[in-house]
Amino acid sequence: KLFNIAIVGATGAVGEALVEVLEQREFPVGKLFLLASDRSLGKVIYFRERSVKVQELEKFDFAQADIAFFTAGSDVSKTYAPKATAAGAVVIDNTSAFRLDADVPLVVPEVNPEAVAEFKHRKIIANPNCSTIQMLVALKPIYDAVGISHIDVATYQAVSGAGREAVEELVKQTIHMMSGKGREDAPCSVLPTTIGFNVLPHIDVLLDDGYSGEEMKMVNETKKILGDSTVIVNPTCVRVPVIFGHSEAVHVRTKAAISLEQARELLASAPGVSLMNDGYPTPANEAAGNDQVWVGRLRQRTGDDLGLNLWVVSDNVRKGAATNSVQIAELLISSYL
Ligand code: A2P
Ligand code: 11C
Repeated sequence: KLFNIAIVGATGAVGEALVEVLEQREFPVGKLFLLASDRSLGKVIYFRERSVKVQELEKFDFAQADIAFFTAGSDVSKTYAPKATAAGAVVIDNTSAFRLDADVPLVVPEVNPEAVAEFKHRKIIANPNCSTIQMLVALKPIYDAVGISHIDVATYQAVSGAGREAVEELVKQTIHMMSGKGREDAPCSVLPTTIGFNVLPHIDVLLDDGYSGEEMKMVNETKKILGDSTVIVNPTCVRVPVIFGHSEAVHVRTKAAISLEQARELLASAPGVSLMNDGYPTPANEAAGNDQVWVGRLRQRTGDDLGLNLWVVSDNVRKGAATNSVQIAELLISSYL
């Protein structure tokens, strides 16, 4: 059976990856509808060696689609996802628009695949934030084996997380400064301040309590996905001048003791995880362009055996967004459509 697929935000960083991942995973695509704003009219994107014209979202009739992937920002999802479901499509939403709604499942296929069933309420399934996805793929086997009470995490996030224009901004700033021009007049309009040769502890909005929106996504989404409101997540999220691949220094406190040997065994056989015992993964060398969650620098906590330290790296536009969404679609069609 083939499924007609719409991608809302097809010209963006994640949209482009969605087209690629659908092709690579041989998803049973019937018709493919690529949707974006009127700025993209006339653009053409290749799928299975055929050119597909980008259409305007506003004029699209979602009755033509069985599944609609949304990745054009949460405002677009809030306006158009209900129209898509009313027309009969199931929405897989990559934005934060519905993630915390009680009647919308928030799914990482390696962690809580059973939650997909809850799509029946609103015909929407939410894809978590990229930083949450890779952290939970790595922690799930440890959580199941010995329990986790606390997760302290510092992230090192690529600019592609902020979209195609942020990638262009990093490239332009780097060229500008490498040409001997000053950083004070480097072009800067997408990220909060100059990212070239810099790091910014600011992703999404800064809230009144001092946390950022990105940090609170990690806190709230982790509790919902694990179905555990007691787990304490304590994040600091940082943007670094990397193009693809988020990295995370994750420090967990477990409920029962776990040895390094036991942790290695669990991670070596965990779905979606590539464990490196020699050397360590980096975003550009290991993660960019593939679907694995890479784990390295596995260490026991200093001072006690109630915890572990891990270095977790993954391609944020693939496993952090496009691939995770397509895996959700695979679960959906195998059991429900
Ligand atoms: P467009 O390229 O026409 O602006 P990114 O996350 O890389 O910034 O990409 C955002 C994606 O969302 C792009 O495909 C963009 O299309 C699309 N998009 C943004 N705003 C709208 C809108 N109002 N209607 C339709 N598509 C939108
Ligand atoms: C970033 N994690 O790296 C963000 C991008 O809620 O889906 C994804 C935002 C989201 O900037």
